[in-house]
Amino acid sequence: MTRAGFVALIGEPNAGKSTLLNRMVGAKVAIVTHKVQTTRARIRGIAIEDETQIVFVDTPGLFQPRRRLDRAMVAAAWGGAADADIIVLLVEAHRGVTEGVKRILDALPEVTGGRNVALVINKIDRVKPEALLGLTRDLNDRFTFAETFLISAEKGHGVDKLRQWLAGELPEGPWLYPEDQIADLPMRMIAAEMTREKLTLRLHQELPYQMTVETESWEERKDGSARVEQVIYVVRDGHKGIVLGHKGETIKAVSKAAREELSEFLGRKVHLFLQVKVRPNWLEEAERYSQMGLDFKDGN
Ligand SMILES: Nc1nc2c(ncn2[C@@H]2O[C@H](COP(=O)(O)OP(=O)(O)O)[C@@H](O)[C@H]2O)c(=O)[nH]1
Ligand SMILES: [Mg+2]
Repeated sequence: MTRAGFVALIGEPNAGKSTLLNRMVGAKVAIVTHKVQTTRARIRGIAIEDETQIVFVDTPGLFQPRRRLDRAMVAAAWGGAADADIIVLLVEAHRGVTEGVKRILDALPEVTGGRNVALVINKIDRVKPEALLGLTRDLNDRFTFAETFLISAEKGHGVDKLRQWLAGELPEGPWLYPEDQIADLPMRMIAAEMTREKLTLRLHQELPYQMTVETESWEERKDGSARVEQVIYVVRDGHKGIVLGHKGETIKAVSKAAREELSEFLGRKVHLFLQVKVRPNWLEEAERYSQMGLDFKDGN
């Protein structure tokens, strides 16, 4: 008898949701940076535990939204939780019960509707073991979690136990994806995310939040390589200059790093072409949101 279902990973920005997703899947399907709000859309990564197919849904962080993009991201995160069989709330061990965590706990009962919520205290490598007991107790006093796990998504501690438990909780039924599929995200989008990760790692302050990357064309060539064209949208001329860098050095480095990663992911040669476009209003354009896999509503 097989089992299958969805597990939503929710938590504050930077809690380690994407790191955990990649660790569970065993491949990098979601981009990870040290900056908050890296993940914008819902990304599904698929893991197999014995007879169970676990579809992990990585979500944007839950935080107090200010802009339209923020609101669309937070809506996608709660939407991911509402659709899942099990919800996993990640809390950072060294930060504990922050105002953000309290806000999430307050909002949780409304979306769970009786479904199991597991508490995952992540980044245990950053604290002394003694600190974990108090935090576990405090959080369990605030919400009735089905189970608590102490893990380090980065180092891999505690992750196998979590996966086994999740597998046992999912409903019986046929698998939802072919057994060799590891992500449910179009390749064009994965490729755009890879470039956005490289940009985010090199750019400072607000700029990463004011840019987006789209794959415009993808051509399979006869020699087995792929020719990929992407556009980086920024809001100001000044940003374009920063993205290009002195004598084009920044964009060259980004392009090289993204091309190498994409090529390794695909297992074949990639020709990547990046173009920067100034689009002062992209944050208000419906098309940009659908490219990111987000809903664009009047409300957000
Ligand atoms: N020390 C430590 N850092 C972690 C761990 N898990 C994730 N991180 C780091 O936390 C940052 C945010 O991770 P990310 O997965 O992007 O968080 P997300 O915003 O919740 O998706 C990155 O710099 C990760 O390398 C962990 O278990 N231990
Ligand atoms: Mg993330």
